[in-house]
Amino acid sequence: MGKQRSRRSASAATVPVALTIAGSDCSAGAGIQADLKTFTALSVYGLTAVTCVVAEIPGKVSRIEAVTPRIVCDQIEVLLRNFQVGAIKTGLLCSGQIVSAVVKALHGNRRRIPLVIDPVMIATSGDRLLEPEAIDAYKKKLFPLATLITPNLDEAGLLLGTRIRGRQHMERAAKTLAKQFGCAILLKGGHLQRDNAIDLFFHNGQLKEFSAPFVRDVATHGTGCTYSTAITAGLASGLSLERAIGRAKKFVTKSIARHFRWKQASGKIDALNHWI
Ligand code: PXL
Repeated sequence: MGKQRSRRSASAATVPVALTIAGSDCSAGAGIQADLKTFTALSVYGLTAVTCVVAEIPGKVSRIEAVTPRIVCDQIEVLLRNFQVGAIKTGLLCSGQIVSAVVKALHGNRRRIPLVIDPVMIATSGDRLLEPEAIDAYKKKLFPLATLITPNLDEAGLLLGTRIRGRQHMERAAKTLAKQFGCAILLKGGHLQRDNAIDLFFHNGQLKEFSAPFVRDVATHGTGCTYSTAITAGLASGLSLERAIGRAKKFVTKSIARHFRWKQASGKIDALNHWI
């Protein structure tokens, strides 16, 4: 018994810890629910700071309510004071005020703890998730603190004020964003809908491609959350950025391929399978 207890506490002392700052998706395919499932699947202890609550099912957002910026800031500060956080990610931040609260709470971090920013703006369903004014706060205040930003093509297009079509254009966009914000960029090309889901990683002047077969006919609600969280789990576990992305790409591809599906009179509901 005594032996067992000491083994248990030794593992608690060494388990990697990571923090997600994100919204709640009541259908649990995206947001902090997807993040916690991903952290657990990758043997990381996940902490959460909730930014907003979304009433939704995959494909249809009914309502979003933000929590107060003050409680966002307090959640982050109390966690950073009391846990040895190995990596942080941000997901849906909802408003410019919440972006500012996150920046305030991370003040003093200055890239000491790796920070992955998934700039969630629009749901896969097309529903707008982020107030347009918040984009400016991201650019001016939060991106300069990032280790890695993981936009999809729509988000990169909104950030650059252009539509990104094709591989050449993706390369240019990744390089421009990396230069603009002084950090690594993972530009996710899944939305190009080719045979392969190709992502471009631009870091320290080098471009690398991550590719996996495109899984068709699955509603992919939550893939962006799962991907960026799997990268964050890798960083908290001591992997390099490149190895963390390579492992995360495999994890998210498997979670789509092995999805759950519920069929009912009103249609089907798909959900990623994080049990891998
Ligand atoms: O997948 C984007 C996303 C992120 N975070 C929350 C969401 C969604 C999509 O609906 O609800 C909380």
